[in-house]
Amino acid sequence: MKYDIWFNGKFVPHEDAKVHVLSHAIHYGSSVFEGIRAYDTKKGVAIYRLGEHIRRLLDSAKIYRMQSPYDQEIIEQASIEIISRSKLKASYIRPILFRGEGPMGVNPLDNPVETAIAAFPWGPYLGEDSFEQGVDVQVSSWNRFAPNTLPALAKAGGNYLNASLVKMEALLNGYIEGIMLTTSGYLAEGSGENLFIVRDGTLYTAPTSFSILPGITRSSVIKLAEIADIPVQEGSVPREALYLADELFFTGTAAEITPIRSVDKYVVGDGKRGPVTKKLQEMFLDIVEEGNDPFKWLTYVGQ
Ligand code: PPE
Repeated sequence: MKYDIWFNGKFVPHEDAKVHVLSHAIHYGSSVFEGIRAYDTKKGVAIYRLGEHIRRLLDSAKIYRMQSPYDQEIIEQASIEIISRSKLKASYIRPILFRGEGPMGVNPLDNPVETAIAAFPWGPYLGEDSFEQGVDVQVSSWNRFAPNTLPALAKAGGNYLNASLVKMEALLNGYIEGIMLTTSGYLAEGSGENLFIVRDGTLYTAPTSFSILPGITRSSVIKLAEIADIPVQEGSVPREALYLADELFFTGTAAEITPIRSVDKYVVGDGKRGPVTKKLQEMFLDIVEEGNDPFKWLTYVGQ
């Protein structure tokens, strides 16, 4: 099933949402994007933390001196409409701003900024059963990019060249995902997820100053942990702490909260989803499945 795409202000059929091969973004990676989930809650179809995602999109654009043709309100409205028109239920929304066709060369300032928003179904990111069974991962031989190289607060297309090296290496080695260390050797994140360690009931995760993406699911988990009286520490975590963790999990829009059951063939805890991970998953599901929404994270689409 192919769904209409919102492209530069209009809905167009999937096959008509095309770009020119000389678009700046194709040659130089000059795009910024978001990934957002819509959930089929018991109270209706709703988009999860839409405002925060579009804000991050516009922050990413600002970092790259990219003038968005549309403001927050219009992009939010179009994201809602894309779900209401398509009648999609649980799905994934992908807004993107990119530099289009114009002068060739690194300077993007004279290339037009194009905007698209697509939506489609997207199931579990790291495999069926991953939420219960957990996944097997490796520490990547690739580092996360260093501060003041690529700005990590921007979710930019070009950043994902680093991510895809990590992902390909992991898959070819028989793992589902790779964990990156910073250039100083501390834990950073996965190719498309943030990372949490649980040890003695405390959560540990990298700070956003470590060139990780400031994940919206990461911030949800930190909030839920606070409510559940689970302490959270952001800081430098050495690689070997992965091997001594009681529990480990990834967070992300696509990955949601996915337990990790082994890293570099070290079994995490007793090799099963642990109680802290399970508790946080349940709190998350209470929002996105039951529609119990104390933080006003859901935007109902009204289909
Ligand atoms: N780190 C990275 C590098 C990342 O790409 C994501 C999202 C996260 C952390 C988690 O951020 P958040 O979604 O705000 O909780 N990765 C998106 C893209 C995945 C893809 O393969 O494409 C996503 O989860 O939508």
